[in-house]
Amino acid sequence: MLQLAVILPTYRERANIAPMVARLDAALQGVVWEAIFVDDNSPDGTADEARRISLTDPRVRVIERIGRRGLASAAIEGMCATAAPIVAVMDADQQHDPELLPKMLAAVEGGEYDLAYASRFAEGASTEEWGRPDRVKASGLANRIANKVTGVELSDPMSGYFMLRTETLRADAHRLSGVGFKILLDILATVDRPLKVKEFPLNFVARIEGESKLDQTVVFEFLVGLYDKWLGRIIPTRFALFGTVGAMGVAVQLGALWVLLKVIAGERFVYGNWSESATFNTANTLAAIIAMTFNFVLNNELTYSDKRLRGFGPLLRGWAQFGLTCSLGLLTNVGSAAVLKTIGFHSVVAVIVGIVLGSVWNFALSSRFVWGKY
Ligand SMILES: Nc1nc2c(ncn2[C@@H]2O[C@H](COP(=O)(O)OP(=O)(O)O)[C@@H](O)[C@H]2O)c(=O)[nH]1
Ligand SMILES: [Mg+2]
Repeated sequence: MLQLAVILPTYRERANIAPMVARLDAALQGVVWEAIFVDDNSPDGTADEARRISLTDPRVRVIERIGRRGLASAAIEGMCATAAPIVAVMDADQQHDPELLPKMLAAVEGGEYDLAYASRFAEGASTEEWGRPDRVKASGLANRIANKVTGVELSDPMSGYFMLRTETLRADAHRLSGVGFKILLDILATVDRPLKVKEFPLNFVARIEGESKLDQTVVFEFLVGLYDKWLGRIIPTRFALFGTVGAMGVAVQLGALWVLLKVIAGERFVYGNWSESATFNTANTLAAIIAMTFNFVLNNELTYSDKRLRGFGPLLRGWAQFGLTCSLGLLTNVGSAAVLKTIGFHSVVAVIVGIVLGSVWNFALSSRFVWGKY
């Protein structure tokens, strides 16, 4: 009977697939296992390579996701795609030693522990062969913050190598955020009942083939993960990100408006008491355009980092499209503010209501027309 599924999220790991399967086979002698590669349509043909192996070794399965990116969501989908009672997640790049799998399996299968994981920072673990003291430092800091925020006390809650009973995962899968890379932390912080955790020291080695995908995004994704932990259940993540950027845009618009009014109205300027509505509307329109440009740049870098527009041409086109699709939002934004001001609302209230109404339009339209697959 099937005992264990090993989930291996991949992005551009073609050269690591065959060696990884061979190492799993060697490490898991005597265990009935399957391996599920969850590939995000890697351009190097990682999924093809895994399918090639699967033809002669049906223990190897492939999930290919189109138009999607993300380590955590890949891990979750992989874990939900098996009938095996116990499931493990590990990197496919051979930085995680498969020799630990049988020991983890013994700990979880016996029922003594709910979850086993490999720690890069436990007693007896090592990151020396990784050769990345910068990442070791960053991980250490992230771990300390994660401990404080979630109350999860492990030496390495950011580890990507763990094993648990599949039913534990399935019970809470719908509540996991699936954002970023910190899937273990997500699971530990999400389950209601505390899990009994067994820690295994890991010798985290350098990559043999390919390159790291998390180097650039690791800090940002961590922050998104924390944000998501706090607010993710109330506001969907992409919209939360868009909203966060939008909130910064609010500050930018108010700041720009303040500067513009000071320039235009000069001596007569008193914040919150703009007597001439023509001056106010002109300045507010300009301020909204400045905020829109700011939002475009940040959304492109952060909110839609998985669909980021690159190069001068696409960026300019994207900005124009963003401006175009947001022009409705901009009209809503400035128009509603003007109306509210006319009927006697305080200027700041008028501006903020305008911004909120405008943002909803902007999200609805831009996620489809600027970064979507229109
Ligand atoms: N499916 C999927 N896998 C990913 C993604 N990003 C990284 N991975 C895989 O996650 C594992 C860890 O990523 P890696 O870049 O090695 O991170 P690092 O070891 O922390 O530098 C590797 O197997 C990657 O191929 C992604 O967006 N989607
Ligand atoms: Mg790696």
